[in-house]
Amino acid sequence: MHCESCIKHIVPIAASLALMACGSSKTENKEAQAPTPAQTLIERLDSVSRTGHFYFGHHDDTAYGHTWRYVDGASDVKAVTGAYPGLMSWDLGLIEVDSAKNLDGVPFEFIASQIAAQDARGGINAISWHPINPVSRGNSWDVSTAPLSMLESDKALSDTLDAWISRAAGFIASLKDADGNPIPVIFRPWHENSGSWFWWGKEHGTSAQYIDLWKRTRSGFDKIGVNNVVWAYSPDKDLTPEEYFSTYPGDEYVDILGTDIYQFDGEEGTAQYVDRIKSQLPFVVDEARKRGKVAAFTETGLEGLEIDDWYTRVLQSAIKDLPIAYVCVWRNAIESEKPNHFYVPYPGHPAEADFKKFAESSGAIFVK
Ligand code: BMA
Repeated sequence: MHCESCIKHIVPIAASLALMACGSSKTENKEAQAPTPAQTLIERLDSVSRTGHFYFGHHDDTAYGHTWRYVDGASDVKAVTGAYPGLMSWDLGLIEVDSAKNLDGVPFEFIASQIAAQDARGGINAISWHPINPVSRGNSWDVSTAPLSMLESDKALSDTLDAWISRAAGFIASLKDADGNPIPVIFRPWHENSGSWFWWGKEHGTSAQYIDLWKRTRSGFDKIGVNNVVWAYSPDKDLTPEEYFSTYPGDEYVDILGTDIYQFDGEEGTAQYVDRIKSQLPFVVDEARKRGKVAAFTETGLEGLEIDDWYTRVLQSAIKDLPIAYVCVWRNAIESEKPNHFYVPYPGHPAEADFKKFAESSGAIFVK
């Protein structure tokens, strides 16, 4: 108890360094070679997951909330708990076509500035990517064509995708702190591929084609020498270990083993949600340990948060004792644009008190 509460709000990097210092010979063996920004972040995530703590994450946290947009320093999480989430998640969708704003209207320049601000306050950043379908040009959910099955034979398509990947890589490589040092970020491309709602999903290509997409992505990043990326793999729910690993790109391509599992159907869906977590996250955690990787609950939440004690009674109990580095919930869309599309309470919401309790008692890391 005392331990949890004293670690909760210390600047996480200091905690990680302390843990590294008491830990392994791993760092000493690297002689004088400084770890890359990515290695430093992996070490930090690994250390935290071994202490019973995890970063609490929220998508687009400081870009907009239930009733506001681009208010300097604002955050629904902070408005309720007094601190920012330990992890903020952002999305690169539409960077591939050189748009100034992402698919949810957030300017990339603003995202870069928020990533720097989160890094400066000792927090962590994660990035997903919802690129458009490179053949039919609809959004990520446009599955009217199957680009993965065409890539091998279509040179123009393969060139297009490589150009898109290098734009994403260029953005991530450009993320710098105030001293000009690269900011390490978690990158989680081609997520939820075990479902078929995205054009890179299960029914729109073979496992081998999906794995090739990862390798292509990785080589596009390597080409420009990006050293600040921690790679996260995150298929969706209801998978056996065999299914989970059937599209796994390989230990040399992945740093974080993640999974995305949401709750549906309000209170009625609670038992199913908890079962889904319990049948998947434990093997993800075990495999991560065996492979020297970090485990994370990369996306989750209950849209509209209609259960007032969801955070403590459902989420906290379901992940208790699982050594995961972070848990990330999705965005609080502005009410007038997407009513009921929010995952953390805002001031005045009935789940406020319970969310505060979760922040204080679950081991979740928030940053001041
Ligand atoms: C979905 C919804 C969409 C959004 C997309 C990408 O889950 O939130 O409104 O465009 O994620 O952020």
